[in-house]
Amino acid sequence: MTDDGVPCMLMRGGTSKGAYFLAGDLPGDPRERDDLLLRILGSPDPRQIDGIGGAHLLTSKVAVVSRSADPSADLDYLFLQVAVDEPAVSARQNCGNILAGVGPFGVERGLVEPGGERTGVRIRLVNTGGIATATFPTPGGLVDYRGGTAISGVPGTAAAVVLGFADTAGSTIGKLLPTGHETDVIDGIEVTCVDNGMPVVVAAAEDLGVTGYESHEELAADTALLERVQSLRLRAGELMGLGDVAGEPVPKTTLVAPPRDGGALCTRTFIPVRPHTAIGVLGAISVVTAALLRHGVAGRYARLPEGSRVDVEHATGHLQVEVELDLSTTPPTALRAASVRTARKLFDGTVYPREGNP
Ligand code: NQM
Repeated sequence: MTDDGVPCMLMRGGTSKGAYFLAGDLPGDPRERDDLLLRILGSPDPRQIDGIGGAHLLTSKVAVVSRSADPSADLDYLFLQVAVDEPAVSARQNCGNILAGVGPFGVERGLVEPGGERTGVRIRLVNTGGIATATFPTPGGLVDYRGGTAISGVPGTAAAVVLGFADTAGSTIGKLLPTGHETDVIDGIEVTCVDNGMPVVVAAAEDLGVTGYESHEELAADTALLERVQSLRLRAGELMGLGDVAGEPVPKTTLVAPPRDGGALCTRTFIPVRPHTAIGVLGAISVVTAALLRHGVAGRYARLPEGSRVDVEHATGHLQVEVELDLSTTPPTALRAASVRTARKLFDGTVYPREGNP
């Protein structure tokens, strides 16, 4: 591996886009690796003009993939969030959207054998622990990205990648309810801090003076709201045992309101302060977990269906997730979660990092 060029596959994973690398094609030292990734994606620069990043947190992502040494997994997947306008790379969160491309990438790179018409791959989430399974079509031993599954936020249709999760509870400090409570009061309003794969602070939109039905552009223009969101998450970060989260991508904040488009709950999410155009996969799983709690804030606004499949409304459509909790334990126990995404190989080749310091 030299700085001249690095093998890289650009993929859309769900509603995100990222650069996928074999771990062996990147420096082993995390500082060197992060320095290289900043130069590959073109950060720091709001336009990422000299790199392959898409000038938004949702399109400035990296998956580092290798064969797993863990007998319960086929692949190891390390997710890295590359900041856009700061020279920062964070390994502190998972990404369920980028996860959708990991199994196909593993087959494309020969790390896992395709298993017939469909292949199931067990993927260890290196950032936080936990195993996900991804199942996708591989007719004739080749990944087929074409199919009839539509997901909100992505034009057209593609092949379904079915994601199943186990052991997602407490991805950051090992607790489903990191503050030890179903509700806490921060800045005078009630919130629920939860972590079922993604640490999230859930608050009622109306308590922050908005309806929860605003577009992400309207939310992005509301600087007073963004300041309140930042204040909320900074305090929540301390209560959740995450320390000073000022420069960190987690916790996310999700504002909830009653559903208005046939779903179970309406959401507007901030990553961590910039409005998300949709909602993350593990983010949605965590928000639904919050809604299932007996005394959480989200449950007051949710219209939950009978079964475990829950339709989460967001700024550009819907995301369906399945979440099963055992509410008979204290605190509740997360049993399983699932979602369906699509992914697509966009480009496979060699990427050339810019020279110099990020
Ligand atoms: O929550 C954005 C996304 C995500 C993360 C973010 C994700 C997840 O939409 O699993 O997918 O929360 O920064 O890709």
